[in-house]
Amino acid sequence: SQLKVLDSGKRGTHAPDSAAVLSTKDAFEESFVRHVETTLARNMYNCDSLAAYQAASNTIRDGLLIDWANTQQKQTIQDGKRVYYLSLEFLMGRAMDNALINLKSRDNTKQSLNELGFNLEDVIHQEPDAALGNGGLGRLAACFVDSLSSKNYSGWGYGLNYQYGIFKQKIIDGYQVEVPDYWLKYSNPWEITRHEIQIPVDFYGYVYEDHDPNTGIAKKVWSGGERVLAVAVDFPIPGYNTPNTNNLRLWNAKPTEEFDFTKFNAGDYQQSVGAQQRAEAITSVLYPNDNFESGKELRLKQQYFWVAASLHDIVRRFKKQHKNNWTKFPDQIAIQLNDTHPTLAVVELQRILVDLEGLEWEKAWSIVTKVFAYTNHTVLPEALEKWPVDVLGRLLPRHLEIIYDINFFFLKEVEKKFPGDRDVLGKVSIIEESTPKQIRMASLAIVGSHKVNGVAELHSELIKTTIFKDFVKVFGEDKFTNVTNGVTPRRWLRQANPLLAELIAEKLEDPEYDYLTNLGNLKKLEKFVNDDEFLKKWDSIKFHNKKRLADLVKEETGIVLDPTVLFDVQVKRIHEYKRQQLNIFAVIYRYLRIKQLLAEGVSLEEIKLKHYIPKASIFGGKAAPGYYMAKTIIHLVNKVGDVVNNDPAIGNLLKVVFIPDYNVSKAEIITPASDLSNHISTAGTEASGTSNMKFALNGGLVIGTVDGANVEITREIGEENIFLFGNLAESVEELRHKHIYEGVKIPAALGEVFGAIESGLFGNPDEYRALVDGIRYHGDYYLVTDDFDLFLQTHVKLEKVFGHHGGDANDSDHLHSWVKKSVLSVANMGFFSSDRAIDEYAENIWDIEPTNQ
Ligand code: F58
Repeated sequence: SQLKVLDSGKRGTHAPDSAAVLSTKDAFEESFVRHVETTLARNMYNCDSLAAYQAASNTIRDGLLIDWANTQQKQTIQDGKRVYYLSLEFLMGRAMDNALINLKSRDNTKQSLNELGFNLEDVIHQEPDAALGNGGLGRLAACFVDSLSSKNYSGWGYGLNYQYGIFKQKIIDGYQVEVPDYWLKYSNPWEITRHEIQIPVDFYGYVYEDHDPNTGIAKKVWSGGERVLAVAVDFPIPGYNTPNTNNLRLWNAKPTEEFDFTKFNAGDYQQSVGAQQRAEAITSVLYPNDNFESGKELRLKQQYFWVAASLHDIVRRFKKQHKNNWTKFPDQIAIQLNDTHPTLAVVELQRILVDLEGLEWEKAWSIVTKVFAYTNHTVLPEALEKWPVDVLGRLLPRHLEIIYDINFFFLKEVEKKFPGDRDVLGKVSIIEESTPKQIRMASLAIVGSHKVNGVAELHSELIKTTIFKDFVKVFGEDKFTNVTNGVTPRRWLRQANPLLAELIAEKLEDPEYDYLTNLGNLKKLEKFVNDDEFLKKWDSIKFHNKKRLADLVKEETGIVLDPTVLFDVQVKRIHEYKRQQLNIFAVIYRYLRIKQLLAEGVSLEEIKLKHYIPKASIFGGKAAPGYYMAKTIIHLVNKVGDVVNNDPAIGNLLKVVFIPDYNVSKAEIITPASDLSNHISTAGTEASGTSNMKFALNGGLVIGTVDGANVEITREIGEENIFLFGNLAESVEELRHKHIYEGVKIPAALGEVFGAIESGLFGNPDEYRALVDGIRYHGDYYLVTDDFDLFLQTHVKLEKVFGHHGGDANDSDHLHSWVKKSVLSVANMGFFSSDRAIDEYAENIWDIEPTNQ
């Protein structure tokens, strides 16, 4: 009934939506010119591509905001349950192209811009990436908000609006150099600052006991010592082919107006504002670690600042609708913790309910545990978050008390279940009795949540048998579940690979591209797998995408790639467990063998036919600034490239490229251009991986270990369409043990590679000492020696399948072996849409349904 009131009310029966602003060329052009003249205060005669980007995005944003407002109103009236996705990282990339695709306004906008004298692609390139994340975890959050909107859920993201995103990577003399990413240099048209939403967040201070004047009951009061304001900044998230437009709310830290009068009165004006100036530091920079926790106090401050602001916002909204009807809280609200970073939210909600709202402990706790659920993204011990008790207690004294109370009540239950079992108590305790004592954030997240999930089947099984096995004893199996990751096909197929998306739409007789929200429809591609014309078209699109990547590589590195060779790609964060070192060692081996054959008088042509097909090894990815070993790997790749690429005897038989500053917008060019991509982590270490899904969805074949989502990809696309190799997760422990007790055996081929490195072929061997010695003398923790020969053998096998087609689309061997596998992969990748993942979270964890549109 309220809906009716709305419809006949101020909005009128024909509420405008984005379509009205964007669907006609006249409307677009009018708005564009208006923004040039008013918003930008320029004129059409001095409007360059950057100004055109700003005017165009303001126009698109106007359209989005209408959908956004309508959506929020509709969701408020329907009053259904909403999910809040709490993530310290949202690796969004560019917004404009994505908005145009989701609003189905790309063609119109392209034409309009043409008429105004601009080229859409040039305009799109003006936008800086919103790089507010490190890697997979941050990009997953970005895919998930896209799916929440596209599948008509009511779901908001909450995060931080870092002024500096992940650093930009330069390669100088083969070394990584970090440069700050000041992405907000030109104001950001996609963000709407909500100056009216300012939430005070307190730190430090002390706790005292007070008595309720009415009941006389004692209660704890926290008097904070430092106050910072959280200002809301909103990013509308358009859904694909639906007006549903959710919100991503990121917080900015700002000083309060209060300042230190004692200092001021003592004549120290500078000092009196100093503390306030530091407020902004909280949201100034993203911590650049991937799968590693640094344990810095500022990081903890970021976490509490974000969590406190988000929860107060959520509670305020709830109270507006439902007053103090707290039992309804879990029916209205689900909160997903993206890793342990937001775990303080569990404590903060308990504090709000008990200290501020006066609920009894148990009642409050039963609400808290119904609301939260926790996603684990790693089993690596160095990435598991812990905070020293004294650090947390100084910053958040009341929260520390509450953590102790949570632990006390929890351990009491455990004690009941396992009487006298000190061992179990010690293992599941939220407090680690080490020196210094530490708070185990994963334990707190598990205790405070009703569900815990891993991100791929293998990973979800592993957490139950390793890091969380004692919690399975306490809570039972049912609390632990799996939701395999996914990627959004809007950005990772339609946007990144428009030609392939178009061919698919044509074959599926789906001119509206509805398959982008029903990715299972890809299955219908299977029936064309024997159609030569189709296979040729498919292959020519790959060739086109490879030329596009070759252009990027030329521009970025000066290296010229022949697009007819095998493009063998490994792009992801640089980490020992991801094993870029395994890949570059194999490349070195290949180079040595080619040189040897040439020395024996074998011609290049003969080598191509009998031994090695021509290929380009393409690397990319950032190393955490403090991660020496990762930086060493980057250096080695670049130095190998210098030697190989400048060796005139090799021709196009081998090239080695390191693409600097790998990011989302570069991934959009790299992913569709790969023939083969590497997902070769030590078994059991990569929780899921998501780029493996993107590559397979774009028709690139995968070489991979039996790890993370590779396992499910294999099940979906068939083992004949993927190149799996290597030791299994269940053997890892034993192999590591063997390395330590029997020594590491270096396979002959790897020994040659080490010999070449140590001979100085790639510059001063001391530079690579840690890398080589880590394998030879320090236990080879990531099992490079165990998988090296298997990796080489798998290459021999797959290169036979790729054939020697040399870009000739008429090569029928290549067409009928490799290209068929490519088609069959894509046809069976429907499962890996983030829409499916979000549906599973909605049904099994959040208990929410899509809204009515
Ligand atoms: C990644 N984790 C996993 N963490 O490594 C990857 O297997 C998985 O596919 C992906 O999450 C999504 O589930 C990851 O990216 C981080 O970057 C954290 C950033 C903050 C510090 C701790 C690591």
